Amino acid sequence: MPDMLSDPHRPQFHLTPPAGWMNDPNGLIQWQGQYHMFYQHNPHGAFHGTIHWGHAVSSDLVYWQYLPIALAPTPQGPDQDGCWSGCAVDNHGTPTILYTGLSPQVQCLATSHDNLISWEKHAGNPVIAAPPAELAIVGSPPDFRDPFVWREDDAWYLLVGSGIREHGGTALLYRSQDLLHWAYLNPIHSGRFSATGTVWECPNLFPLEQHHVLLISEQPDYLHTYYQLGRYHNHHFTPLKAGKTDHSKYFYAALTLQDEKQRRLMWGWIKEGRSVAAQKQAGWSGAMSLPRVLGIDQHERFTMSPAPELQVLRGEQYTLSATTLQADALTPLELEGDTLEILAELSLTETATFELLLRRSPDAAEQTILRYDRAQATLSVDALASSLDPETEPERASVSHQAQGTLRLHVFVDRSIIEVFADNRTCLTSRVYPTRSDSTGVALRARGGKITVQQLSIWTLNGIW
Ligand code: DQQ
Repeated sequence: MPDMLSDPHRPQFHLTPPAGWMNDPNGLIQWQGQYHMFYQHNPHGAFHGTIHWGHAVSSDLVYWQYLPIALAPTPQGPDQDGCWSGCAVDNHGTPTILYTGLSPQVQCLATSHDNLISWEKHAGNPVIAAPPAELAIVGSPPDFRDPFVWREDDAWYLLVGSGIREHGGTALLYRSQDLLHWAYLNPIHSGRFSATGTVWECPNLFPLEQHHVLLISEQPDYLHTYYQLGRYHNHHFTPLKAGKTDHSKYFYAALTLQDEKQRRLMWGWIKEGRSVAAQKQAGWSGAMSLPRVLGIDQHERFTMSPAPELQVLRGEQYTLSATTLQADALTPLELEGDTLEILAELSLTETATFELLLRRSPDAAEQTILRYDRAQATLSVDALASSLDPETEPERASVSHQAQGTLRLHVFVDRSIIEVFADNRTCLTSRVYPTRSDSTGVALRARGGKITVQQLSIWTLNGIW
């Protein structure tokens, strides 16, 4: 068994599996004040196989406790090849999970009678045995998965991710009175984000301020969860605008929850950026993103901000007030580490490029550079020199980000995870695996001109275990 406690890449304040594999968040629900996070889990190894539902609980969104595995495949059952993604709802006091069993992909139900600890599968599973016959569904067996359920007026509604030949991905809408008998209504919406998009996975539909949001994750790219802001009317969704919840290739299959504070919270699965062999050797794979609070700003833009509860993790702090960085001069910060939070506000009066160097060794043999290029209006994470280990995926991810006047960067470094929020509307998550124990430095630099840092705070963050 690998020694996961001494693994220098294992995140300290992002939820990771106790051992084995983690992918999508599932069944997010707040129950009697406690946040329950289920997740796609292989307890037998750090690879996607024999998928179970892992389970963790938190009273504050920050500190998590593992609970026993909630769902495991039943031999000869409709989920014998895996318990895939789904949701949890409160059915008049009975916690109820709807999830996809396979193969083929069918929708199943389970209930708990001991406060979400153990789950009893419905004897009549599956509750939806096949996609509607009248649609030309892609896939063989058909792609038909990831039920998402909500209460509307006097009925239950359910979306299942799928794809229609020639149309791209879709989310199919059903209605039920009892969560067991489902009547198909129509595709709520369909289309493609990438030119080759065929299937929508993990649909979520929810009201957000004066809009509705449809979140989907698109196959076959398997790279991004997209949001669509729009109107939900007469059981159809009409998008007004759309974008990516995260611009990296590491954040996928996002799922949301409305909590008792009436906030809409979102988590995504953070994939690994190292080889399959390295993941297996480490004994664990995958993490959950930080909880993001969703909103819409005064320009009707979709916003995501880290849940304020995370501030309890702050330890030592160092603050820099109004500093002008001269062109090409390096300003190392006095605080460094591999678990950090950095909040910086930059003045964008000149067209210079700002760089925040992270996980940097003293000789710069290893470093990851977060960059904002004012002239190109691009935000990027350059991880080309992040690690001397050839088994990692060095890459430079870049996204257009229009900032006016000031730019607010909120950065979380958690060993191998770097999660970046720019103006709380452009997110970029990266994976980096520095090999050196002294790759903990943080520095600032301006390129091609001066940059004024109006304010910068950096904290060391404590672990959650
Ligand atoms: N992961 C699950 C599926 C889902 C996909 C399988 C998205 O239910 O469509 O582990 O990552």
